[in-house]
Amino acid sequence: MNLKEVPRLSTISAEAFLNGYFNPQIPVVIEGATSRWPAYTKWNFDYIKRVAGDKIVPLYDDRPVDYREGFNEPHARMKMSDYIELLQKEPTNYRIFLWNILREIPELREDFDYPDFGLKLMKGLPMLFFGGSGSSTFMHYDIDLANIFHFHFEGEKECVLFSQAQNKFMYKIPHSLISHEGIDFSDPDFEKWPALRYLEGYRARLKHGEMIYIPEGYWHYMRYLTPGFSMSLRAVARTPANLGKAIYNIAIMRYYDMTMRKLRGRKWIDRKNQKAIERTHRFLPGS
Ligand SMILES: O=C(O)CCC(=O)C(=O)O
Ligand SMILES: [Fe+2]
Repeated sequence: MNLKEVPRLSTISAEAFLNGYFNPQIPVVIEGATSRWPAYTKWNFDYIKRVAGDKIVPLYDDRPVDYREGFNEPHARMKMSDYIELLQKEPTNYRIFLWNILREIPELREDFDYPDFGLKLMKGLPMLFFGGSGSSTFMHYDIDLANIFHFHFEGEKECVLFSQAQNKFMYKIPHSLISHEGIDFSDPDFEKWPALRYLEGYRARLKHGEMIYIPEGYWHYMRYLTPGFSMSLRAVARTPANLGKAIYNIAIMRYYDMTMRKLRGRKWIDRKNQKAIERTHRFLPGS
């Protein structure tokens, strides 16, 4: 795996962002992205506990996909105050994934601005993500192949990114948006997953208040090095190929996959996992 550090800047103008990063689709970390937001000083676990402590939140762990579950079904639910206490007390694999903050806690809207990167952001969709020390979000790309602006708070988080051009080495599961779940991207086993050696991507470590721009359709794996949380803002995919894939994924792929899971159950999942390996190993030199 050949990972370059994502370039870092303290601030950026809309024009420099469009020319230097959005148009060529290169990731970038903006260190001072939130320094003028109230969130920069306010957003920590105690504050979230105060404003959202009574909410019941959906939690996910890293167990493999279960054919009995639908798309993105939570694995557990907990009161937010109990969840934050758990995060602060000990490592846990429970994460919050795609939590719509405007719907849940409208007052958090006061704490940030939609930044001007020269793009139209999807205003209804700021999403929050929480994770405990050592927990990770499986390698995936987003169903709509959007451009993602991911702002991190409280702790430190590691991100590993690959563009869609790397798909042939990704052990991508057919009819899905994830890599084979047996792979640990924080400590890859190259004997078992030889194609990973050929991957070329990016790595970044986010600290409190920093933002990473994830270009459209990029694969991302996120590991919480310390307990923390993040907010993602999004802008729709622009390239016709990515927009086409987004529409296909949303309108067709996920229904097809759900139907096949209902009909074939465990066999469908096992067959897809097997196909991911076969298809990827076809691209290995010498095969
Ligand atoms: O931080 C996470 O847990 C995942 C973030 C993510 O997948 C996203 O922003 O699209
Ligand atoms: Fe994502």
